[in-house]
Amino acid sequence: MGNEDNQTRADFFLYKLFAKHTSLVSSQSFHPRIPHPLSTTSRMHRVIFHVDMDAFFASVEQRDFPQYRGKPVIVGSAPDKRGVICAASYEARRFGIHSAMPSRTAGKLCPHGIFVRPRMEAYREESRAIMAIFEAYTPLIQQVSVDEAYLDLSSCVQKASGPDEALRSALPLARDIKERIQTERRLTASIGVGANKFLAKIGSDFQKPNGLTLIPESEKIMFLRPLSVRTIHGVGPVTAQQLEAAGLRTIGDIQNSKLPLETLVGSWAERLRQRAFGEDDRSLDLERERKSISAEHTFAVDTEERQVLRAALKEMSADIAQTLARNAAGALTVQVKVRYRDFSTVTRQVRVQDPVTAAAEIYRLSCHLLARDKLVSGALRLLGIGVSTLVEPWVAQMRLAFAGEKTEG
Ligand code: TTP
Ligand code: MG
Ligand code: MG
Repeated sequence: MGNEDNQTRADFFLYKLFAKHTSLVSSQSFHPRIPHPLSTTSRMHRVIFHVDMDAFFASVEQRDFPQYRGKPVIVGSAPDKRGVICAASYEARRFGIHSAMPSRTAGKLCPHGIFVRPRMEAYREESRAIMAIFEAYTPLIQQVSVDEAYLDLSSCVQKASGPDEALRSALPLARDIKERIQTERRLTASIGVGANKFLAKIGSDFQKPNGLTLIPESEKIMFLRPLSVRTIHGVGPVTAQQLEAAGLRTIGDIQNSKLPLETLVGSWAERLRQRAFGEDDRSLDLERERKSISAEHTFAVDTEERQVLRAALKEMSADIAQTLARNAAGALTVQVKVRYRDFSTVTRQVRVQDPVTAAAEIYRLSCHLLARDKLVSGALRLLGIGVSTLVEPWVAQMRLAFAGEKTEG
C-alpha cells in the first residue's frame, strides 16, 4: 500500500476496524515448548498480534454489575485509605485517573467515582477464558500479563506476496478475535498488528478502547516518527530525561540523530536505534509461567554517586512493581546485581515472609542489600534488581490494603 502514494501520511494506513459477525472457531489446547515448529523463521513474513483488554479490571466490574456501566469505576483501595488504583474505567480516566495513582488522589479528582475493591480471582478466571480464545487461532501465544498477549499468526498468511499483504490478510483473524471476546466474554479488546512485537504493542495502544491498528512495514518509520521516546519499552523516566536533555523527544528525533547514542544510554543504544526504525527480532517467549521479573540499568558513565544510583533503583523498582501488578503476582525473593568497572559481577538476594508488591518495598530491600554487603565499593557499570519466587500476593496485600473496609459488589 505504501507505494500507492509517496505523500500519504502514516495515519492513512491505520485501520480502526470493528469486528463483524463471524462463526466461532472451536478452541483447542496446545502448550508448546521452545522452539516450536511453527515459530517464525527468518524466511517468513512475520505477523504478530498484540491483544490487550480495555480497562480490564474496571470492565469486568462494569460487565458483572450493570449499575456501574457508563460510570467512573475505579478499582483499587478506597479513597480514604492508603494504597493505589489498579484500574480506572474510561469514564473515570476523563478525570485524570490512571493505574498506580494513589487512591487519595483519585478520590480528590473524582469524588463521585465508584470505588470498587479488586476481585482478583474473577480477573484471573477471565484472563484464562480470554487466553483460551486465542488458542483457537495459534499455539504461539506469549501471555505477558493478566490482560494481554502476543500471538504469532505468521504461519496463517504465508501465501501473501509481501510483508504488508501478509499483515493485511491477517486482519480478518484480528476482527474475529475481537468479535469472539465481545460475544463470549462481553468485553472489548484492542489489537495491534505488525511484523514484530514492538510494532504490535504500539498498535494495540494506539486507538484504545476497542481499537484495531495495523502498522505496515512500508510505513512503520513514518508511523513511529511523531511518537514520544517514552513509547519505547525500556525507556523509563531517567533514560527519557537523558534523551530529552540531548534534544531527543520523539522517535523521529532518534531516527535523525547523528549523536553517538552510546554516550547517552550506554549499551542500550543499539537496541534503541533498532526500535526507532521499527526493528525488533525478539521471538515470542512461549514459557507459560513467568518465573522472575528483572530490570537492569547500564550507566553511560561508571558511577558510585548515591543520587544517581538511587534514581536508577527507584525507576527499576517502579517498573518491577508495575509488572508484578500486571501479572497479579507478588514476589518472595528480591535480588540486586552490580557490575563493576572490570566487569566482575555480584548478586545478593533476600527472601521475605509476605509477598512484595510495592515499588517502595522493592526499593527498600534493594538498598538494604547494597548497604548490608557494602556492594557499592567502587564505580558501578551496571545496577540491576530482580524479583522471583512469584506467588499470588493478594492474601497478604488485601489484608493490609483493605483492612476494615466493607466489601462492595
Ligand atoms: P493495563 O492493560 O495496563 O490497563 P487496563 O487494561 O486497565 O487499561 P487499558 O485499556 O489502557 O489497557 O493493565 C491491565 C490490568 O492490570 C488493569 O486493569 C489493572 C492491573 N494493573 C494494576 O493493578 N496496576 C497497574 O499499575 C497496572 C498498569 C495495571
Ligand atoms: Mg489493558
Ligand atoms: Mg495490559
